[in-house]
Amino acid sequence: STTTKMGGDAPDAGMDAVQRRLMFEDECILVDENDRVVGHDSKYNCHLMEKIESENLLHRAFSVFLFNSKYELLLHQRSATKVTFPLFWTNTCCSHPLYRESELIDEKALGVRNAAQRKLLDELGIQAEDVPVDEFTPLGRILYKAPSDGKWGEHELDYLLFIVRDVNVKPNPDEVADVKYVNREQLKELIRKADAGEEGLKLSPWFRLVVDNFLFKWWDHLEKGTLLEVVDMKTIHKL
Ligand code: DMA
Ligand code: MN
Repeated sequence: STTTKMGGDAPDAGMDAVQRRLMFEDECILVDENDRVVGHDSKYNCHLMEKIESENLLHRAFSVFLFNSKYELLLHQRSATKVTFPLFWTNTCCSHPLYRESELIDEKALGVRNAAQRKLLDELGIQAEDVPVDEFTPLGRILYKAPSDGKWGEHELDYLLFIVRDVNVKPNPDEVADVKYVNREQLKELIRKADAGEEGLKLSPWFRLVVDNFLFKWWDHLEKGTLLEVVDMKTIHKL
């Protein structure tokens, strides 16, 4: 990718051209703390910490956790060109439902599931027919704020989605630097290394929140076939 030099202290100074385009093309859904839609704004504005603070912008997001049939979880490392959290390791796919009819459908979080299917193709080259929207299980919602580099950051109401499918993965280098499947022990080792600052390994803040609060319990239920017992789409966990 090329970079667009804006010069000076513009928030976009040095921003990758592909990521810059998405910052203005993607129109995020603004919600209140109860996840009711209150408007929309560019991905650019929604991720500028100054705007987040001054206008209290909160937007809707999703995090996909895709497991293969051996119940290994697919992780990815964000590309070096991502504006927020470049080169951090995180769950399978993270993005935003957009302010468009197909992704605003609240019924059973269908809008978010449509967005998840769209981004699994964009970021990981996973074909839509390999991740049917009805196969996603929405497990819960978290609300969190996380500055990235001072200028940029997140303030999201994030839907957590599980899916079990064996898929072919063709990472998009604009989005993804690396991918790997991990079992529970391998993930624990990764967390230990990140905590110890080994190998420059960093985990995204939202992934870390899910790991610390829910992931291992949900993973056990997934494998036992009792995942539906832990679904809670009523609570919004403020983390
Ligand atoms: C945003 O992820 C969503 C979460 C849960 C942090 P992202 O920065 O990867 O979004 P996008 O892929 O749209 O740039
Ligand atoms: Mn976001």
